[in-house]
Amino acid sequence: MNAIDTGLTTVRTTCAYCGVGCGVLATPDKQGGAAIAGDPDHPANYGRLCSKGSALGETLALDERLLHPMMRDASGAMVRAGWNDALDHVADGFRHIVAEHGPGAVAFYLSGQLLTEDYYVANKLMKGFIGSANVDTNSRLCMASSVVGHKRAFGADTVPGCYEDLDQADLLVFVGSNAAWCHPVLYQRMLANKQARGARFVVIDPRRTDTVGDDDLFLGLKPGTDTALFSGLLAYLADNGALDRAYIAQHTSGFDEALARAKTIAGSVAATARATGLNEVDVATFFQMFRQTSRVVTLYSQGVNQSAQGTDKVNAIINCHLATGRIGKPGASPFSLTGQPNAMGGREVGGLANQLAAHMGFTPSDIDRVRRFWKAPHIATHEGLKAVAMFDAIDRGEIKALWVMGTNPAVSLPDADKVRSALGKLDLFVVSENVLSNDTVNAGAHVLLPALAWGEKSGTVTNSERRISRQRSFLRAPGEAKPDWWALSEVAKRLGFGAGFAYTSAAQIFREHAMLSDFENDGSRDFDIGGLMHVTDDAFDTMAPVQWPLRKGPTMQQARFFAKGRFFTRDQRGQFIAPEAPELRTQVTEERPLRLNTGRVRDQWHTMTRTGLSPRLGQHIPEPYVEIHPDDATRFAIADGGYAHLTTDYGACTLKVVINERQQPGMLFAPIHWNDETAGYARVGALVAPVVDPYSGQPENKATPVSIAAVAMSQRGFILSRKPLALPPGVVHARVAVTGGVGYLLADDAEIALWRDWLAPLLGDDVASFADAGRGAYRAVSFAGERIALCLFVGPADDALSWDAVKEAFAADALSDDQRRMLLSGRSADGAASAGPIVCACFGVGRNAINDAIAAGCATAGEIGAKLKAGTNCGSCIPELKRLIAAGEAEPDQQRKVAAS
Ligand SMILES: Nc1nc2c(c(=O)[nH]1)N[C@H]1C(S)=C(S)[C@@H](COP(=O)(O)OP(=O)(O)OC[C@H]3O[C@@H](n4cnc5c(=O)[nH]c(N)nc54)[C@H](O)[C@@H]3O)O[C@H]1N2
Ligand SMILES: Nc1nc2c(c(=O)[nH]1)N[C@H]1C(S)=C(S)[C@@H](COP(=O)(O)OP(=O)(O)OC[C@H]3O[C@@H](n4cnc5c(=O)[nH]c(N)nc54)[C@H](O)[C@@H]3O)O[C@H]1N2
Ligand code: SF4
Ligand SMILES: [Mo]
Repeated sequence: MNAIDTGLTTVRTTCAYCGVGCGVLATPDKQGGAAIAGDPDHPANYGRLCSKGSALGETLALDERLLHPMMRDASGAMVRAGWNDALDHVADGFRHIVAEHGPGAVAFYLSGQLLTEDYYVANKLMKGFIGSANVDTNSRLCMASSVVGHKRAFGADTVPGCYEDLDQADLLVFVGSNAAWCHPVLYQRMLANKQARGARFVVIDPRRTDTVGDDDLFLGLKPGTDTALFSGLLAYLADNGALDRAYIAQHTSGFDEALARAKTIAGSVAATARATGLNEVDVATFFQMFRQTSRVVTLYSQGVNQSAQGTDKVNAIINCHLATGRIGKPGASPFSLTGQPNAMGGREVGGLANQLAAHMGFTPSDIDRVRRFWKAPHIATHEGLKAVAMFDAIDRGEIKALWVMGTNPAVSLPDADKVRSALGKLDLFVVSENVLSNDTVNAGAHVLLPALAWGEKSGTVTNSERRISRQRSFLRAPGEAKPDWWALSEVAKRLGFGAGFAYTSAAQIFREHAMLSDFENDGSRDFDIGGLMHVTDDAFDTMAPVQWPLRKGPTMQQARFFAKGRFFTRDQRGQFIAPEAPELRTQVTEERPLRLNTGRVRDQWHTMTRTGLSPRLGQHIPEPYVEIHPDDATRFAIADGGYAHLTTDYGACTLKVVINERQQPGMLFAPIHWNDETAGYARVGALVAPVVDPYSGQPENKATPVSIAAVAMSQRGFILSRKPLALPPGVVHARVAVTGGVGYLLADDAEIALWRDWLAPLLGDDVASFADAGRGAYRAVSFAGERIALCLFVGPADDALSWDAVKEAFAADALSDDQRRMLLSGRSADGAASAGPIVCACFGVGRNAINDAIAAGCATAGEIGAKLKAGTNCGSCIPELKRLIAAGEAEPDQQRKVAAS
């Protein structure tokens, strides 16, 4: 079933995914889908989109959507309910629990994927009216260390720079950022700078990612040691006359203490090399580059934020920019790359438990100001619980009611098994969702509220450079889905707070939010969009992307902050912070000898509820995996392409193994995306230690002690089905979107009888099958008319069949005689070779075709592009093309292995 579009022509909106905030042109196809293109006029992307953005049109189907409110009936089953009953139930539950146990017994857990307007209303309801600050968000897992780092240094959560700085910089330092995969359009912008102006890249990351090009300086430091590197840099800048003494004297304080501390942590190049595990030449090269280049932007993301000392890492970086006055100037700034489309909007409305609205905090004057503005009857007077602590309080039974909105904590929080069991203890567990089923919904939700999804919802989001853009609807609301702000306001009304929540549109909420940002501000707070507080409904509808601050009166948008000081601290001086020496809070032991690093892959978004629906995006990396260095693989007898069991003190997973030297010895890497909805035994959050930064409360997701052991999987195979299936228990699998249905990649150590018995009741009358009990092979195809209805292919692991040809047959509406005849062989009728894993998602170009082109003489990514089109649209695969070329030059036979993931 598909939504019915509103009959509109092309609508300007903003991408649903990352914090780059690309402008999108969506043209509904009148069948519930839409053609997607980049908006050439949007200042974030000027028309470009990455693979994920380009595939947004493949994620709009309604098959997996939650379309009606649902509640548990007396027997415990989830059944459809009316909105009225569901909202009454939520309001009654919150009212009773607050009456009996106080406001501290209830909480909201929100998301940087909500619109600013949804976020504003949730925050207002909980902090101003229910009277608790237990509102936290997945931004705690994402940006919290940057927020605290900014506040400590600048007195406010201000991003000082803008995207134009990335075009104008001569040196771009990536710290804990895999921007090539995670902020692809900005990365392309920076590559354009490199090509046109010769900007140089330095990449600081324990593993060699696709963000590292051939001519860049790569610093593969030991995990968690960034503070030592930037302390060493500060000491070096001081020792080599590279400080901006005038800036330090006029605009900052705390320099001497910070420098003294830096010198104790890493006072020389040699000491820095020792503390970080890097070699002295590389350290010295980086320090010289930084010293000699005044236009330098240091970009940082989760390798910095998600650390037990993430806040100190942020300040160690900012210290170097303050000390050189390289802040808020064209091409010179520290720059926090934000993750989610509205990570920044959430911070603006005070979505975090330790913030109040409009960049105000829990000081008596801020509390009083917000109370008066909201006319709030029960304003929270102190900070609430941060995410990890919040879920601990749920586990202990202290928080009894929780409303989750726009996030999947049963997957994404550390120690995720404990989180899941904690959710099961709630007296009232409400989830506002787009999808009918995910690990959080399935953790025992009592009430499900259907929310409008991207393409349907309407409001604003703020990107990494403080630019507010409109997300506009271009599809009609499906089923009974409603805006999140509407559901919140309805509950508020039922709790007796109708006057404060009489909202009828996102525009109205936006105006109130803008008005609060201006309220008694007078330049004292960075976040001020008073210039927009009287925007009419029509002007809101057509609002072009604007950067804040945008104060009322005849003021200009402000692209940069702090070039001339004027920080938001009490004395208006930027504050140097003396960080702690780096020290990981967990230890590797004989039992857990390695560290597990986790992060993202190019073509999936978080827990895959949307990107997991796109066949195009499912082709690049179809399965969960663990990456390991060859030395460790030898040490633990792990084979490439085999399976391994990972165990930490918190949980376990079974993952496919990729061996390569991009990983440093002692560390494993596993992507975060797969979960119990999309795979078996691959919910990586269950492995992660719930260790948090002391200032930000952000968990360290990138360094959990872990052990690894090979597991035998004698059988491999795949299933293609028109509908999702419940697989037999115990099978390691990954679910992949394919054209015409859903695929499963399988691995197990069972007999083929398992599959034959499981499949039998699912087969129709028209079946072709093949069994070779001796080899342990079984293949069966069930037809419905001219098409394949369902098929299963399993066989010995050492002779696993590629599914390319069968997938092609499965996609066909009517099989040719040849196709049908060849089907059980798993080969294509025309004898064409398998494409191999898809490298270029935009044009569906596979690794085998690329390797063939390289063998035939293509020596640059450009030549491959000219021949196969690969890399000529979004450009996200160009690093991988270069890697394949390099591998081909090194040793043709090794191409597949080196290029894997
Ligand atoms: N394709 C894709 N893009 C995304 C997302 C997605 O799900 N998929 N999610 C978005 C979101 S919400 C976010 S927050 C961003 C995240 O964007 P990134 O932060 O770029 O992504 P990650 O892969 O989480 O981590 C970045 C890198 O940190 C490195 N790292 C680990 N430990 C350390 C350390 O101690 N020091 C240093 N210097 N580096 C370290 C890891 O090896 C990893 O390569 O991506 C956004 N964009
Ligand atoms: N180990 C490890 N864990 C991590 C990370 C890591 O690097 N390593 N990264 C962390 C980071 S940075 C992040 S941002 C998180 C992300 O983790 P999550 O936020 O848990 O992941 P998502 O899959 O984005 O979850 C969003 C959910 O909200 C739903 N949704 C989308 N839009 C809307 C809407 O408008 N309204 C409502 N009501 N629902 C909506 C989607 O269907 C989906 O179920 O993961 C964190 N967890
Ligand atoms: S870089 Fe890609 S995912 Fe991020 S906003 Fe742009 S198109 Fe969307
Ligand atoms: Mo994030």
